[in-house]
Amino acid sequence: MLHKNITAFPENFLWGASTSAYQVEGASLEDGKGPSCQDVKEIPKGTSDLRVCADQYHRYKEDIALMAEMGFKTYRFSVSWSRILPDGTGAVNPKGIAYYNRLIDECLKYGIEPLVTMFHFDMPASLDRRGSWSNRESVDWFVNFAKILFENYGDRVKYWLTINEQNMLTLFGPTIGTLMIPEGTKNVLKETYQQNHHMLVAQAKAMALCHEMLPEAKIGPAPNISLVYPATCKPKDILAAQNFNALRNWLYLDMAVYGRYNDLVWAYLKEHDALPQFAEEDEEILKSGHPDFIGFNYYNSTTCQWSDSFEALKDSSSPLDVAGMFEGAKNPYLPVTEFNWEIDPDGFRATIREVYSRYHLPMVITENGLGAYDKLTEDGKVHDPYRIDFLRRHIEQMRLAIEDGCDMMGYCPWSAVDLISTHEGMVKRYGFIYVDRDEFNLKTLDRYRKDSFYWYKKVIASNGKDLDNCFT
Ligand code: BGP
Repeated sequence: MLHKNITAFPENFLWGASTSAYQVEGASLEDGKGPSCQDVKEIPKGTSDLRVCADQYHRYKEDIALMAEMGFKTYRFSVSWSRILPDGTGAVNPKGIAYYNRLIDECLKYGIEPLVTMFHFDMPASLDRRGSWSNRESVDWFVNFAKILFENYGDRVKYWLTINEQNMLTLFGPTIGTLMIPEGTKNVLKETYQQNHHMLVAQAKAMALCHEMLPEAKIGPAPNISLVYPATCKPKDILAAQNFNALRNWLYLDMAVYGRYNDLVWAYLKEHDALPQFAEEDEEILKSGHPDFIGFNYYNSTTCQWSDSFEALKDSSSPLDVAGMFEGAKNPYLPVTEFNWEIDPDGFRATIREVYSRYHLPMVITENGLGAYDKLTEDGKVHDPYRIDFLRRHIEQMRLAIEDGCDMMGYCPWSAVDLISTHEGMVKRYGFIYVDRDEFNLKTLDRYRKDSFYWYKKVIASNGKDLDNCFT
């Protein structure tokens, strides 16, 4: 749809950016914090460990001041479960509670709304030893953690996100360093979707608890949603795209919003003897947790084609290939980043439109961004026109999606400040704020404003009207 008149972004639109605890904080075992699965996992070869990261634990004041200088209305960060509860359950760590009190208060000092993710890829290591999400008790562990967060921060935090990218955890868990499959498991698919089921139940309970304890607060899920395209207009490719969309996207949102399993996913799990086991109360619990909004991460679209037999991909370990469902395909129309991620701003608009037409809830973009090898110049500058271009084109499409009738409440690109990438280390930078360290050399850890910092400041000041790159 073409629009002649483009209206402004809504008033009170939440402009900001995101980070996650295990990637930005550092202080990984300081002040009583217990290890998380990220602290004990095997670090991908050639990349930094997660002991210091961007050292936000010690430098949060400087970081928040820089965010305030950019004009942030919100900052999306996650709480480290094992900083609050070193063993995941049991004794609370008062220094952990105090840290997030300081962080939240620092945000509020500048009028920045905290948007708090409760779980971002960092299961306490001691809970992993107790079976992680495979253990039915994980539902209670998570709800207990949620209750502690609501009790301690609910007087100031109005926006909550439950589980970051539960769909990526389920589809790519081992790559991210999470989702432990107990040794000796025979049907890995069944075990994976049982874990997924426990997360869905835990999420529903946490949402219901939030509404009960904090009637003024708003809570939503934060999956990674990207529309799956068929590789061609062959009808069989359309079926494949529907399969992948169901498995990648709609399973998570259908459950969060409507409290029921997506039919295609259910049929797929049944076919593979992988249906999750329901506890007696699950059906009711799943129906009881209504999100107030949908948060989702978008980096790129996905393309797939028909998969012809159960056998063809027997040896494939890629989650982009699911025999009898779909096979991943390359989209010839899209350029890629330095890290080979496809760039698709139109797909962003298409995804927003699709999510809105299915669920009709306000949406906040919880991640979107470009990872690149940024360079600090001798005079302390970082010229990142590629990032400005990427973000500008995505914001333009988001604005068009609003014009199309979609209800957008905020935009939080990844990431506020440079941090450690999930599996590509420190060299893959996403931030508006440059952090002076290398992969293995911690250097000064000083902060520098990138060109995109000044550009985003201008975008926010104009409430998204002025998207021009002032550096060209
Ligand atoms: C998302 C995660 C983030 C972040 C981002 C970028 O999936 O929620 O934690 O890492 O992707 O990915 P990467 O670091 O692999 O480039």
